[in-house]
Amino acid sequence: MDITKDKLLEKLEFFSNFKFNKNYNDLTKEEKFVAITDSIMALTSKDWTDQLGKKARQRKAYYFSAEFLIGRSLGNNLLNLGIYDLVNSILEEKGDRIKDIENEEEDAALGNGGLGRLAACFLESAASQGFNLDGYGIRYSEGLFKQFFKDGFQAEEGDDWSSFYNPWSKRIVSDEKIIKFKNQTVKACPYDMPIFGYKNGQINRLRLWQAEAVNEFDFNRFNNFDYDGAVREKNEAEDLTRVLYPNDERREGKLLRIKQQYFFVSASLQDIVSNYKKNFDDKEFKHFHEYVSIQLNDTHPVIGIPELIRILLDEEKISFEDSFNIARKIFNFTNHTILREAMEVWSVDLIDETSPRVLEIIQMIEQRLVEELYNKGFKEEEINFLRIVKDDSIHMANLAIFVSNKVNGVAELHTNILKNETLKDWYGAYPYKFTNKTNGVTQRRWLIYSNMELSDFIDRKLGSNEWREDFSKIKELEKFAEDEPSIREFLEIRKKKKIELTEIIKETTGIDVDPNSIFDVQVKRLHEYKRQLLNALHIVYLYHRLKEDKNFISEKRTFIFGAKAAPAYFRAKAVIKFINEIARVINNDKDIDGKIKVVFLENFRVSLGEKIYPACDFSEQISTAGKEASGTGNMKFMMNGAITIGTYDGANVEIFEKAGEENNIRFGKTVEELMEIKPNYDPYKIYQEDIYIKNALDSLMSGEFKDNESYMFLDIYNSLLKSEGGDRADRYFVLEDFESYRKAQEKISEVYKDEMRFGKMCLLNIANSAYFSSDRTIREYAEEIWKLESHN
Ligand code: OX2
Repeated sequence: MDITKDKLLEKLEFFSNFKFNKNYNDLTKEEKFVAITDSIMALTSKDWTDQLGKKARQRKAYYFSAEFLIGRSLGNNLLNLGIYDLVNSILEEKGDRIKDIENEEEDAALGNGGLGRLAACFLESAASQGFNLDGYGIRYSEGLFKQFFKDGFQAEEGDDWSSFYNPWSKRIVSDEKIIKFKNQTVKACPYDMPIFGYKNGQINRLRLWQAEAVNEFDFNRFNNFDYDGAVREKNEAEDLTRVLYPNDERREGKLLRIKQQYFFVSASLQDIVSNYKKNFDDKEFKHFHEYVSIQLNDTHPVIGIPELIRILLDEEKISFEDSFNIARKIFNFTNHTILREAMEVWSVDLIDETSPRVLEIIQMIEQRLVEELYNKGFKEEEINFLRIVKDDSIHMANLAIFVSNKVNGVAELHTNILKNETLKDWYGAYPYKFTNKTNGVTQRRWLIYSNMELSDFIDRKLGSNEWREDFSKIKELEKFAEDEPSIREFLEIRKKKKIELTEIIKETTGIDVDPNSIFDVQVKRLHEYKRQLLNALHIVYLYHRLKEDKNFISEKRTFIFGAKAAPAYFRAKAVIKFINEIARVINNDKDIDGKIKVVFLENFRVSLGEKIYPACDFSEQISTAGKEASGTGNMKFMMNGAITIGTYDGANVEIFEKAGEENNIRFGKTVEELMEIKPNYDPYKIYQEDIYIKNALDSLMSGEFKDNESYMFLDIYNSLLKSEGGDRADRYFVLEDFESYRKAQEKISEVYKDEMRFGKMCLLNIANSAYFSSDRTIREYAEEIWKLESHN
């Protein structure tokens, strides 16, 4: 790919005229963004087309995911194409700043959080390493809602991300597929996005399906004055892909949801099968598995298993036996959570409503399962426990594990919990299927692009930029851990990124923040198990101590939050209100002299994360041990040099292991300890025995913080001290870990005070972050599961 300045200038002018009837210089910023993007698409489209042709007969893996949390693409695509600096200089000549143009791009927020962002990192890493990995998903018209605060409460509005411009995708009408539900037939129309590898010329494809009506408009109805009826079919079809369900780790038992899932996997499988038929002469599909491997991202696409069997059996006339065996070779399954509220279980009725034939095939698979386990010598009750169909419900994880070739968890600890607890019986039956694939994140977006200053520093120190392609070289940074001038230079860069964030904070919240204060950051979805509440209660504790004694802490602290709560998750929204109240009270309290400030940034999203991760001193990874399968934000922070204050959970365990416990702050009970405590756990006792904890909790009820009569704070208070329904009080051990967290927080001040020590710890975290690159993760998937070779 040879993109030169002349070619770019020519295309920029061309698209300005073609799209907007203007000269480039007369475009608005938004139009400039579109003209630049169109130019990139035009200049790369020949290569893309050629590669699609060439790859049609190569082995490929497909990542099936209901979510791809892409964020913005311009900056990252320019970086990967190796033309970021070139475009930057062209824009400068024209009097524009590239960052302003980048800010015009809407985030493509087609995902909730970690699971969707992981999918996006994986596609980028695969392309960068020359692996044939394509993505298949849903093109939601409305991405994840936008969050804003009203009187401290979360409010939501729609995210109409693509209604004006969506220059990164191509609608390929000729590849449409027909999807048949029990009572509805719709079209699936593909939108293709290029995934550019980093400076290697590779282009992979993300294909997102949009639902459309077979007949858009009923002319006869219109003529009979039935205007609604005339467009009913269109609206009902488009409803299918209208919105992303805004739940992270919560199941939604709605017909529309299972129809979304069936819709996109059916379209994707039809696509894969028809391409296979086009390119290979193999009517019996004997070699299909040699060309196709499919990764199921959690249970959301698992209905693809019976759907593939249906296609092979009913449409390609392959026997059930052979179809089933093909499916067993092709599918692999990733589990992302052990939370019971996230495990997908569908009632038989809903599957029947979606596709009666798929339900029949699930029942046939179930029969195979029972036979196979019986032959393995399993007893009846053991078999019953592993059934796919139980109590009129379909257990999607069981279906996935039985048919998949490989099953993986997303961090060492998580996979062990799957093997030994959650999926113990499955592990007993099929031990060879289970494997761990610790998550990773792409250092190109999360370090090289987000933190250009730090990346230049690394280039200078290592005397080369090879680490940008081979991230294992980042380890060489260790050499500078004791070098005072290097640490000073490094700390200066950190300071610059903090100043940049203070500007964003000022602009979006009006709050003045001291860039010399400690930036203590927790950004992630709001969920009880992630324990933003522990962080909040600790801030209240600190505040109470400071009220007694202004000098209680020596270092100024800024606590920064970002988190969206699912719109129907009352308690999560209560925690948002609580933190906003804490911020309001503390930030306005003259008594404490600005010693602590609390900032809750609205609408946390990929593009905001890019500005936050580089500016963080301490990264809060404080989930209840055993509950966070992996976490990936923890890795983004680490790569940028933040110190993790974290529990022994998910990938934190591996972060501590790689970067050293001495360079991070670990606290809290382990999974095993919590299991022991659980039967006799009494949070009320802790509350009574520790006056500071009591005061912090009582602030919820005393009127010190006000919830505007929403009863939200009462709900939080009760959740900690009273058992409700089947749930214990303080299900997530907030009070149990409080004391240990308080000590860990004290350590933060101590560490920060000693600049050289702090800088060294930060630097060592970066130097040991290679393992957390999704390049490493993708290599493991490619070699051990997908059996792909690199085309680099
Ligand atoms: C998340 C997990 O909660 C998180 O720990 C993990 O890092 C991420 O997936 C990527 O593996 N929804 N989101 C997750 O799981 C589910 C279900």
